[in-house]
Amino acid sequence: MIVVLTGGTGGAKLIEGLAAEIDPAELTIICNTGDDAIIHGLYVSPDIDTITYTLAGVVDPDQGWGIKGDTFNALNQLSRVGSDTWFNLGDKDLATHITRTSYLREGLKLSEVTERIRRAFGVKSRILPMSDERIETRIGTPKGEIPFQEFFVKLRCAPEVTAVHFRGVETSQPASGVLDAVGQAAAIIVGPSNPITSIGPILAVPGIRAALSESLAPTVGVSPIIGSSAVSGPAAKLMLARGLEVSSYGVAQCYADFLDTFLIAKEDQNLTNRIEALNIRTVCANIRITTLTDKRRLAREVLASAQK
Ligand code: FO1
Repeated sequence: MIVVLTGGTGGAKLIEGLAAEIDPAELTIICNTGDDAIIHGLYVSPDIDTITYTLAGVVDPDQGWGIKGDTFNALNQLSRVGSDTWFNLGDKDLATHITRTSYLREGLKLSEVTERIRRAFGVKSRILPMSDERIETRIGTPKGEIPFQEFFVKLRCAPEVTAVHFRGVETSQPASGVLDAVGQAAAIIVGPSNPITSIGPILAVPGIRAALSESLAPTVGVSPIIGSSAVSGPAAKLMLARGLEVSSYGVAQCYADFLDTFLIAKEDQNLTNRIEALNIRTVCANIRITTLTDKRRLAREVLASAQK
């Protein structure tokens, strides 16, 4: 079993490549849920859905989230009756959130709901939320603290970031299956996801970081940064807010206690000595991934690194 820690869009690209290279049933994916939000009374779990839709082959390829070819009739009508519609929920996507919300109201855990939904989509890989409890990523700005989706989608990452914290994480527990998956993994992969708001919340759930450090399985990460910019999203801004150097070295520092090997961009070869000084073997690779061929090539490099 190969375990992958991931956020949404960045990690999904590598996971698509992995699922094409090995039997997808061999993959257990541990997803960030700090981005989850209640929208129109519905429980939306963007990273879990992005991974589910990607593995089901239905993700919108241009956005990297949502369902391809989706329509927005319900959203337009919500706007017409006076709802705030800054968060774009397609008609088909809404079916997922309605189903998840109903199951949660019936008393199912988020991990049980996620299992049912991924099976309904025909996804063979296991998808686990990091925790069954509600953990909310909150972004501190000069005007006060806001939920992650408000920062990311409504305000398009424009506000200055003064702090990032994960409300509820201190008293949370890993979802059922998470620690067993890490303990039994043949290899652990940390996706090219934002280290602060995608992988950060997973590592902050009490017990997960310790399980990763204790695991004897090879642990391989892929950097989400090339030079001093994120491949996508607000990682650079959030790393600065945490006082981290915006580079693959800064990301490596976040994982130094458990990572064995780190794949960084060929352009960043000059960082190799500094990263290796953290006791992390460094492999320079082409980590820009757009086409399925790129995703499969990177997946093969990651899998090969896990065998050395
Ligand atoms: N991202 C956007 O930039 N704008 C949106 O309106 C938006 C809606 C949305 C709806 C469902 C979903 O699963 C994801 C959605 N995303 C949207 C992406 C989401 O904000 C990000 O993937 C993450 O939370 C960051 O990992």
